[in-house]
Amino acid sequence: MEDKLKTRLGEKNYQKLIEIDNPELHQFVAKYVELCNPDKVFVCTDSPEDIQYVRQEAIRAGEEMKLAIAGHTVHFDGYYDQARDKKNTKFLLPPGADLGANLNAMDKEEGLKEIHDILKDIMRGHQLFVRFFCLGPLKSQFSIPAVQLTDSGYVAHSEDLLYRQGYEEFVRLGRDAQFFKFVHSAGELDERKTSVNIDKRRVYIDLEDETVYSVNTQYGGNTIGLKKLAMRTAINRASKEGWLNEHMFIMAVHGPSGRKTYFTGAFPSLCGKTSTSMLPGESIIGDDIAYIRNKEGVPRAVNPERGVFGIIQGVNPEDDPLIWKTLHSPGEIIFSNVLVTEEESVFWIGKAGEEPKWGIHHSGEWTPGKKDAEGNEISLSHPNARFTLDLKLLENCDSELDNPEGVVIGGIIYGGRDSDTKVPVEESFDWTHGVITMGAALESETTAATLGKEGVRKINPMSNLDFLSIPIGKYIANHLNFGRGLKNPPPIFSVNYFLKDANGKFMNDKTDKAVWLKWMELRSHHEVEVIKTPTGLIPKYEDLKRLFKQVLDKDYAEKDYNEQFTVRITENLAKIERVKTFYKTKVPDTPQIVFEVLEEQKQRLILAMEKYGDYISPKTFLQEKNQK
Ligand code: SPV
Ligand code: MN
Repeated sequence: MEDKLKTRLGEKNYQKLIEIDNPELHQFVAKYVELCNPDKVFVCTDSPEDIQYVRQEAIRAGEEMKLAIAGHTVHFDGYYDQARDKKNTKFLLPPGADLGANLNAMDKEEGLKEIHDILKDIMRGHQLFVRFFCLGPLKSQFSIPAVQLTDSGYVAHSEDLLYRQGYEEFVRLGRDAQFFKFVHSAGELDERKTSVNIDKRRVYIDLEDETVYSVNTQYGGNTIGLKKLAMRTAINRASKEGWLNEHMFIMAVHGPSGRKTYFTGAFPSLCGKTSTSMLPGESIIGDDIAYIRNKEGVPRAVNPERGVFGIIQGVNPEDDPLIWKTLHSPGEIIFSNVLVTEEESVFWIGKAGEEPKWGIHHSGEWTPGKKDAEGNEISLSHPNARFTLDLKLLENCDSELDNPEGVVIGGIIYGGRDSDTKVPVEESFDWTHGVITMGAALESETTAATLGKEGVRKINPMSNLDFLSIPIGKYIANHLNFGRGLKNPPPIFSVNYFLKDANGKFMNDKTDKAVWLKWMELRSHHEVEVIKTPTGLIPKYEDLKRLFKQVLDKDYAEKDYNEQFTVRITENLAKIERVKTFYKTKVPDTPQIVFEVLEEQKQRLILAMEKYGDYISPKTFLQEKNQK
């Protein structure tokens, strides 16, 4: 094997590889170099020259183009390769293994054969990049080393912005490294350098080997191994080791007298997760993924990433001033699937200013009204168009990002796109109630982040359903158990930025979330009182009024409060039925307590309805409390 590898890699790259004393790694690289048959192999040691080489190669190969602002580049994915491909993302399971009907799986042997057939000679004419990363801070108990093989300079470059470089970590760990492995090929490319064989797009996950294969695709969610592919392998590992891998941001909410309280938050994509984590005045550790461990009874979190692959649609100077500023300043940023104008600047749906009448984007040359092969009008940018950057480019990057001990979690937030049921912000009665009625019962109306129809209400436990690699019931049970091991479980909250009135108008401004966060921060320290309703604990008007003035300099009308925090009994009852039906019919290993807690909530709602009717103003519950 050694000689072969030396011949394929060349002396210099071979030396870089064997500097890492790990035969399993060498074999892995050798196997896929042999199978995929690239013209050239580049082993990246993370030296400034090597990093620069990857950046240049992405441009040389035409996968990225330079833009007017220094450091900015743009990348296009194919027109039909704009989001995660759920249908073709599958777990490869050995005989006897079962993840339940909700998870997409197939026979391991069959899947391995199929993917290895596709990989055969797939990198002919391409260069293979071998890159090492560390998921989580260096030298941390939380962290997982990972190796990525890819023939896409765009993927190798993106990972450089999104993950901590890990070559030195691999050298340090040597044979002790228990690493994840990712093999990616964009496959055959057309003249626009986008994947041609979309019909053979596959993302196959081998949990036993902690290896993920991704082929004939470029979209980051399918290809950036360390992001959503590592989520699958890590959730499985976490379940065995007793920690949690969540689809959550990590941010510090800045409270009174300089206090920082860290929150993690789970939201399905396009539901305000990134913009919440980047709110001005607060600071960010991560916008997407959290590794959470119980450290001596205290929940602590790290971000396995160090960058952001964020949705750009709707980013504007009023709502997202910090991102806006960064996106308009020099610095290393990869834009994807936005519109590139004549001036080599970029435009996206919902950007401030006049819309360009011409540009180049994921469908090629674009002018307003352009239609695709199916006759659908093509929007100016793709709704799932994104920007990729290192968190340190952001002014509000939190000082604890690289703390190997992680940060203490002061509160957990679940949010969804919900037009008619849940109040804007609410605290659960306790850990179990929060895990079940807010996390496990999380529903959201679908968005452009995955292929398929938009606007359909779907249940998405902890917003992690797409990435679960263990049966759902087991995952919920892990959460319940995790709370039992904590000395003082943090409060759990739900938020809903998307509530609409009877006329279909949003009831809150986008900026209102800043207030909900400050309120949750105070609740985390028991510094404001609450009103108890059948579904949870909601804010008092006076507190919100004060916070709206403080945070947004806004006069918050009591009428608005009453409408927004009205408990909608019928809708809540309907939600409980949907959630129950889902767990009853689709999740055979649901812990019994899930049904009990949902039933208790139902009974509280019915009781309230009998007393006060279908729509109950928060004042009613406040009076009820005062009478007791
Ligand atoms: C998401 O869709 O949840 C994302 C983007 O964070 S992706 O990388 O596609 O998963
Ligand atoms: Mn995500």
